[in-house]
Amino acid sequence: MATSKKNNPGATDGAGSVLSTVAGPSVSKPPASLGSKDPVPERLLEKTSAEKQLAAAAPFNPNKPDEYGDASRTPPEGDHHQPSTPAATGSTSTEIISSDKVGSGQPPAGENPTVAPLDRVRVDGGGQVLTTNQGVPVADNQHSLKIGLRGPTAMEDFILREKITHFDHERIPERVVHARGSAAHGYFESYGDFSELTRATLFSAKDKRTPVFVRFSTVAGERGSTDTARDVRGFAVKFYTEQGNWDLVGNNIPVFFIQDAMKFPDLVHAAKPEPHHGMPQAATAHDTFWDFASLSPEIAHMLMWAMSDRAIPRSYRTMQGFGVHTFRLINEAGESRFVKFHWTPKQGTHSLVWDEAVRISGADSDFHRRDLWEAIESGNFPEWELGFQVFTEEQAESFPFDILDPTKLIPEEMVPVTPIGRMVLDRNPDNFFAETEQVAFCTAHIVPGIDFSNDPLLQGRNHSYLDTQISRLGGANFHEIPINSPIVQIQNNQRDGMHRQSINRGRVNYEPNSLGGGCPFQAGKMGFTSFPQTFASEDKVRGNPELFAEHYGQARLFYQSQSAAEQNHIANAFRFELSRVQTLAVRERVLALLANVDDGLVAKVAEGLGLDVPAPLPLASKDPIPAYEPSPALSLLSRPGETGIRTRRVAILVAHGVDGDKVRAMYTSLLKDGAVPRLVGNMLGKVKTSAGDPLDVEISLEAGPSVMYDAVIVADGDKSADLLGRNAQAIDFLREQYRHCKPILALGGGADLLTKAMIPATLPDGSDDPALMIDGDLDAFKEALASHRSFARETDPPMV
Ligand code: HDE
Repeated sequence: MATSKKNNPGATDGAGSVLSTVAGPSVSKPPASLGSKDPVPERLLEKTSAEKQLAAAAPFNPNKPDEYGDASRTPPEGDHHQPSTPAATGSTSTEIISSDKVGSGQPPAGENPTVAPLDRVRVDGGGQVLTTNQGVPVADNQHSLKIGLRGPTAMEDFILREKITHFDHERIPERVVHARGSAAHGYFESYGDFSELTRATLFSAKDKRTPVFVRFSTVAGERGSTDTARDVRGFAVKFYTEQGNWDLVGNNIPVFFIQDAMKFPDLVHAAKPEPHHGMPQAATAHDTFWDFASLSPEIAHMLMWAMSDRAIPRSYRTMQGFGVHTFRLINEAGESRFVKFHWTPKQGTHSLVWDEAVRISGADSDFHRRDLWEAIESGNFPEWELGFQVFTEEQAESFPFDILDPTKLIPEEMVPVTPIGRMVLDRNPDNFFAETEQVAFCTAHIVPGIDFSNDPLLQGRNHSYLDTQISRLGGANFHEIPINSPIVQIQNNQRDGMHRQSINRGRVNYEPNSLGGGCPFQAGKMGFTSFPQTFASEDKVRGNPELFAEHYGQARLFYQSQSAAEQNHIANAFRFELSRVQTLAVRERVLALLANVDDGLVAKVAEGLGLDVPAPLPLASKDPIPAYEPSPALSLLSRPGETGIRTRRVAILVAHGVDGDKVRAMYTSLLKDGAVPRLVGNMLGKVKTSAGDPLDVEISLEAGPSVMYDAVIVADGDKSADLLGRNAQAIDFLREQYRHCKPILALGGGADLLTKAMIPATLPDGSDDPALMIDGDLDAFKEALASHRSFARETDPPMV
């Protein structure tokens, strides 16, 4: 409707062209109103006028001179201006139109609602009708659409086709390494204000909490592979900090196989199933791995760890975690210190024994996943302490190794670990795929106050993790998947790409700009700035520093710092792995590598393989192998933990005739102390106690074999012991508990069962076995349970 100037004093000739999408008038003052009653064109006028005003607020880019020379070292905050109305930066004048789909018509000025808490995407179907993905209610979810009851099926059946098509595409590529994993939510809590060390604000105040999502994993196995394979474990923590996401993508072993990212594809190809026949799954016990390893002696230190009990943890909850590389901490004054990150479990460090790990793979290949899930579900929240090993450039220079070499650690006796905070995992994910599978960790996700070192492995990782998500998660917008988005704003001019979720408002997708008031503007000094490390003039080269050539000193340090039992386990692991290698030259080459580590170790492994000890591999370094003081902190036994018998699983073997009152009393007492007792019987159902009352068996010997428990009690009762003794599964159960060095309490007739199982009453050296309690009391049993295993029982080969 045309309106006259007389009726509408604000309206001006040419108003129409102010509103055009091409060109505009050269008048400086646009009309104040169109005199229209229609809010949309009025909003367009408001928007156009305000946008022009905003653009005029930036007559030039005042920061330009600061982008060059010395000034560019301290970037200023971006020049930015507040629009007079949110309309100025909107995309469209019609944004004020509301509907159930587009929203309230209020512009979300300065907000990115895609980063709100996960509540916004948690879906529950309770009381709801089943629909298609387009929200159309589905009348019949049982049958496809057919021509007559006996078919054929009609192509028209869009409901069937949508359902099947979605199903066909449910899988995404698995992670190329670390495919098998489990995760949980929780929080990190700082012990104090560490701003002296770092400007990362998650460490800035006592009791300050930061949400985390943590994924544990094996490395080599595929997504469905067994949890208890001999392997390194991933320990990846995503901190959702108020400065953005920080990912500490670590392992349960503090060193790595190789020294340069260039070698990673070779390492992984060699460790994965051999390419011609696809075997073996989740195992390094094959030729290609040991061929690569024996030709890459920088691997020696890592092999000691990977063949040790560290590589078969009892639980994800009983592993240490390490950042592996040296990182930097930067404080507000810009001062840098080096740091190594350590996670120490409050549950203690505990492992399986190899024979047990192999059997668990058959009994429950989800053993670690189940353990983590059940512990959290039952309120036994696992907890780790984060420690920093902080050291200066000068200290680094004095070490006999290069702190950029990821095959070296810094013994705790050399630089102590300072406790910084604790991490508690207190919530299981709602959905495995949406959270655990889609979480994307990246070493390059760091926050102000933390920075990289020049470790060449870390530098390569910084590229790899972002890159791999693009094929794994289907494009460049994986940061918008809810589990990956930070808890703070994401505001930038990145746009488009597969599966884009954000609907960015406005026409400005570049910077500098005046049409968006200069927003979003660069943060200047509150933002992330890299530590300005000085470099002496250097050649562009491929190569390694001299100190990287020393490969054996710390392998020896690790081996010689282990307890006798742990040393035996290492030797046996080498023997097992190399027994599975077919090529003699490879076996011999590994022995030659071990000859540089420890005489006793190589002799034992060689004997197990029926080979002579060969001459040691030539050293790559000109210097002799350095000597280190033993480091007791490297033994798993040095960290028994603080949680005693909590979450330890105890089998109570029962059968008809068992003393029900005693069983109930023990069960209750164990439960009260946080242990997990289970009544295990020949079959499910009820057993009749000696008093005639019924007792419910919780799991059968068949469904819950010995390896699923940390200890066993044979309940009191002559008849029950006799009945159990007629089941070879019960005998095997006890023999395995014994062989795996677990506490055994045999009550009443239970002693006969031990005799039947040919379990020796004393240790191999004739002394008392403190973990074998015949008619002992429950308190002594609990004590043995808390101290985990009695390795003094072990013989090679096992006697039981
Ligand atoms: Fe990884 N690593 N890695 N890695 N890594 C991956 O990233 C890579 C290395 C680690 O739970 C991949 O998202 C290169 C050291 C963990 O999702 C990939 C190099 C350490 C996880 C990748 C290394 C790790 C990964 C596969 C040598 C211990 C699982 C999928 C230069 C400090 C994270 C993915 C999770 C995953 C590359 C070496 C730990 C391909 C190139 C050293 C815990 O990007």
